[in-house]
Amino acid sequence: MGIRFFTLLVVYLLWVNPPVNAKNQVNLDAFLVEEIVSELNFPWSVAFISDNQFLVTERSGNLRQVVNFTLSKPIEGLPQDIYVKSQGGLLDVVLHPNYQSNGWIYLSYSAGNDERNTLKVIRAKLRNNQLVDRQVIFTVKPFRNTPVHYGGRLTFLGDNSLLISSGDGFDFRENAQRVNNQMGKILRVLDNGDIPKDNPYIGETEKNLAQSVYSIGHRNPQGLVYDPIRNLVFSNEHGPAGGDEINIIRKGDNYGWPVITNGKDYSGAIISPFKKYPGMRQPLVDWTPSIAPSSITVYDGMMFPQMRGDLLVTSLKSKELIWVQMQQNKVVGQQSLFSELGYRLRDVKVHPDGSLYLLVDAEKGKILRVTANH
Ligand SMILES: [Ca+2]
Repeated sequence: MGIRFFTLLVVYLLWVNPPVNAKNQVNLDAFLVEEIVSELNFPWSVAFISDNQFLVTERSGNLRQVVNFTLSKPIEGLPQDIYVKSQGGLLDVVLHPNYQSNGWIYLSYSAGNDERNTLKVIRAKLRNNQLVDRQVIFTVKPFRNTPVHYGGRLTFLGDNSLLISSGDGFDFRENAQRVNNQMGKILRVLDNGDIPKDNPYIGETEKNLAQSVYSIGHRNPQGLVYDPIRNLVFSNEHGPAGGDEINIIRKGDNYGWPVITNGKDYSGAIISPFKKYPGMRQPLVDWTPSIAPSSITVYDGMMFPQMRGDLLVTSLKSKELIWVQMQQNKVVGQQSLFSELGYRLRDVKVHPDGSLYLLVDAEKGKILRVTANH
């Protein structure tokens, strides 16, 4: 049981560049970065139960809780069919919006084997470091035989329905444009896995797999967050070589993959001659060359007032936190943070006290906490 609590890893002073808008005229920023949990094997996601208790997934198949900075033994009662390979394994963890009264914890993971696997979503309750009352609430179809591009992020909307990001499986990118197919989609189900009656393709009864589809034309969306203030959903997805994106996700819309993209295949081959196409949404942000965006959240805390309402995106390839500065629904600037640390970052979440939690993606991964350095 490796628990390390470093009171001070690094004091990270960042002087924000000259303001591009009034919002940034609070120009002194000082961030204190502390390593609060170490020896996590490829941590993927955190979810806060209370001020001093949170859950963390390890992609290698463990769920743990951290109470007062003390890491638990692996929680028992996880599914037996977790498929840990390449990008697959235990992925996201989120709490039901009414967790305090109903206790439901939601997890996503890749399930199956080399020949036949897919993304699954379960829910369960935590009792004495054990999951109980476990239910499978969604299984993405069709199955695939690749261990990559699962998507796998979860977020609840204001009506307590659940959005699930589902990747294209890499070898099956044409499925992203097929409505009657759940790969390369944002999916929406009720909190028990049932199909909401107001999903956009609900009328296509002969197209059974379409009924959970919320938006189409995605590649590998690994960031997904509902912003209750704007009543908008933001998602980021990995492009191929270039063409990483943030999108505002709207019900029934088509985000273009693989018909439109600013990226190319890794071989340099052209994926599509089109960067625009009628009826297909343009991204809110495009990153070409790629940064490999791995998660997104909206900063809603009080610790960093100048960040309020802005988007925070972790990146694996460019090893930074990108502070995407917003005015209403428009991007007005981008600021790179923490690239000096040199960590592949997998997830960012805002603690109830307004501090940031960053997950370092590594075999000996860790959790960093970012607070204001007064
Ligand atoms: Ca797109």
